[in-house]
Amino acid sequence: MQTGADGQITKISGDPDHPFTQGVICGKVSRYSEIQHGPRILQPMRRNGPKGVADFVPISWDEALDRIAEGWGRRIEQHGAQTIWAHWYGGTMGVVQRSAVERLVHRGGFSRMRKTLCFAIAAAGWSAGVGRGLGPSAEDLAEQSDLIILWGINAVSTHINLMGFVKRARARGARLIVVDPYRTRTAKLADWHIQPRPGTDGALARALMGVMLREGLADRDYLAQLTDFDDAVDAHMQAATAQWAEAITGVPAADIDAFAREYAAASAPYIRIGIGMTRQNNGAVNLHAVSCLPALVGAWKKRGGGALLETGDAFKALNLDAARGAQWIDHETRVLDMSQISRILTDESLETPITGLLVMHSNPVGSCPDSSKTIRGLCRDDLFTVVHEQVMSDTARFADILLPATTFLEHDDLYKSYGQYTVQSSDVVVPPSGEALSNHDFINRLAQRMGWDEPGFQMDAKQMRAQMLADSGLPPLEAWPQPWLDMTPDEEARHFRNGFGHADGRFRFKPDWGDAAMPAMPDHWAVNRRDDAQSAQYPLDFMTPPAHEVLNTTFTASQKARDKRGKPTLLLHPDDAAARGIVDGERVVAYNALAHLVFIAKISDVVRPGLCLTETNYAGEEFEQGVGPNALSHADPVVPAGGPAFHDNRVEVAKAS
Ligand SMILES: Nc1nc2c(c(=O)[nH]1)N[C@H]1C(S)=C(S)[C@@H](COP(=O)(O)OP(=O)(O)OC[C@H]3O[C@@H](n4cnc5c(=O)[nH]c(N)nc54)[C@H](O)[C@@H]3O)O[C@H]1N2
Ligand SMILES: Nc1nc2c(c(=O)[nH]1)N[C@H]1C(S)=C(S)[C@@H](COP(=O)(O)OP(=O)(O)OC[C@H]3O[C@@H](n4cnc5c(=O)[nH]c(N)nc54)[C@H](O)[C@@H]3O)O[C@H]1N2
Ligand SMILES: [Mo]
Repeated sequence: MQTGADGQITKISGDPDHPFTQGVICGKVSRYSEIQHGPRILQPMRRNGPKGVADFVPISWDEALDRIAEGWGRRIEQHGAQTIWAHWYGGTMGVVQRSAVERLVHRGGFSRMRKTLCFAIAAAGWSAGVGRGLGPSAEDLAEQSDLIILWGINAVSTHINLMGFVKRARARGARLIVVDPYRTRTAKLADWHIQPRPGTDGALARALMGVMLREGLADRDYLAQLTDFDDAVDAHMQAATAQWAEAITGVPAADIDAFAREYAAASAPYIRIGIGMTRQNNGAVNLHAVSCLPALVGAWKKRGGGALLETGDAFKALNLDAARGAQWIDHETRVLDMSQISRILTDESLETPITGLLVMHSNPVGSCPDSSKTIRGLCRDDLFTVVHEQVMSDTARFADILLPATTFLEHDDLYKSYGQYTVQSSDVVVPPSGEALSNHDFINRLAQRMGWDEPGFQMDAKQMRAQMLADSGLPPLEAWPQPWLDMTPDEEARHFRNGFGHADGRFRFKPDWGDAAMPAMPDHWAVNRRDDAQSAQYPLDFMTPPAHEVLNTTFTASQKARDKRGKPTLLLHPDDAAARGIVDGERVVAYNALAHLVFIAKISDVVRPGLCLTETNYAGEEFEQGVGPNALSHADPVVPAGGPAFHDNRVEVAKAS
């Protein structure tokens, strides 16, 4: 980090000594000064016009806190404390700043929130088989893997640091295969790009296992020792031919045979499974099926062999109770699914309606499905909405009270990871901009205004961080040799050599989904939108993966980032464009039962025929309709654990008149 004489951030760079980033940061974060010194919210404000038009007048923090305490107090008196709901998520990933809102919620007895937006489907699929969120490290991959498969993950855009390790492995001769319906920047780098129809990975994985079993390529000793593989699983897999899977996936049968043989022949094949492939109605089933591959061939035995979804279980020791106010958790208090916000705010049958909404480090209008319905909810006269934000997000525009938040350069925190194994601390680099308060400080001041003065609401963020480290049995920051701690589990543990994360230690080919409708063994489960008769009038699959140039909502407020990206584009295959008389660069409308959105058509065979796609995270105001791509996303929760199927929507596309 470098700052100029005027205290402005002039340069952000990576730490070359950090074991995972090794000095590399992504292009987005290197341009973070566009946000830091860009269009920030700098003072508390109250609404001065209709909801949604972003007409605000400045007020003091004192007045803002008074208005919130008064507004909530009145609503709690009428409906009870569960009428207040906080919607919060990943704007900050630091455990001090991110947990603060939970402390307030639990102390107040407000409705709790179920975190499903990002990871619920993937976590369900992974825990079904493997049972624990660990896997080989990036170092294992760089040093030992001889075949790397990036399955439903666009790492060049979404996990850039991983690519440095992939590069090192390839320099040793490792091959790279990418499995993705979209020829992403990552797929373009691969030795082989396999391009299935979205939502068909279960069929592909089952057929790969069928080929390997029929050709005697499975590791039967390993299967007997460390898995629940039995005759029924054997017969089920062997019944799946490459031709069967070709009909479902669109991948040629000969490619499926060749893929299976190459996988089985590798000595330490490594599959990095993306969250992207799980954003399908059958996403959990598909992920579980893919996670079976390394078990079938005993890939875990060799260092660098196996698979990785996430590293979260390495940080189990980190005790967040103090920051979350865990002592106040009341299990009787209802838990509302964050991804269902569109329904929750508009459901008139809800026993206790939500009349007070607090939004922090989250942008539900932009990021949750069915945006138009969320907007209808936010426009309710009886709803009092408080938003704590850095920038004028799609949701901030609907605030009754809008409050300025600090950036990660302006507050202290502690970060765990989900794709690597370090815990990191970061301290204030520059003073808060304007009147911005950190989440931690805002929550403490609000709690005090509500009349709550327990110790958790009195500490500053540094004290809270020290408390969490002490509660976790981790060394105090002063004793850390660097601003990070390496928490990599030992080689045995990260390869599950002494057993997987279930009571019997066995990997499960036969998951216990707790839902009888789900397939008992890896398979194609035909529950995608395209299988739904009602969506037949919308003949194109529609996906919305994150964009290369922005990080979720963060950066969308930057005019420079917007100019760099240009107008919202829709990628269409040449065959689908021709069938509709659409030419490259023309205005088109993509529509379904939920919404109509205008895009600029970009005609390219990077998408499969029958699939159209927008790299998402546009601000609503970049669209003619004032609402972004999630207006086209259905909100039905994915089984078994909830979560939105962002990449499993259907649309029709036509020339815009
Ligand atoms: N169509 C579609 N939708 C998606 C996805 C997709 O692939 N396709 N991906 C989904 C996924 S995986 C995720 S994780 C979500 C992410 O979506 P969001 O959680 O909405 O996006 P973020 O950019 O992580 O953060 C939200 C807001 O937090 C603010 N913020 C940042 N730091 C702080 C802070 O310290 N305090 C406060 N108060 N605010 C802060 C930022 O300015 C930003 O506006 O989007 C989901 N939505
Ligand atoms: N630049 C940038 N980086 C980001 C983010 C961002 O917004 N921008 N967001 C961050 C967050 S919060 C998250 S959760 C991660 C997500 O990062 P990833 O795990 O990479 O997830 P996605 O980019 O949603 O999807 C990855 C790929 O999955 C493919 N895909 C979709 N459906 C299927 C399918 O059925 N099968 C297969 N095999 N592939 C499929 C998509 O075409 C896409 O290329 O990225 C993080 N990094
Ligand atoms: Mo995410």
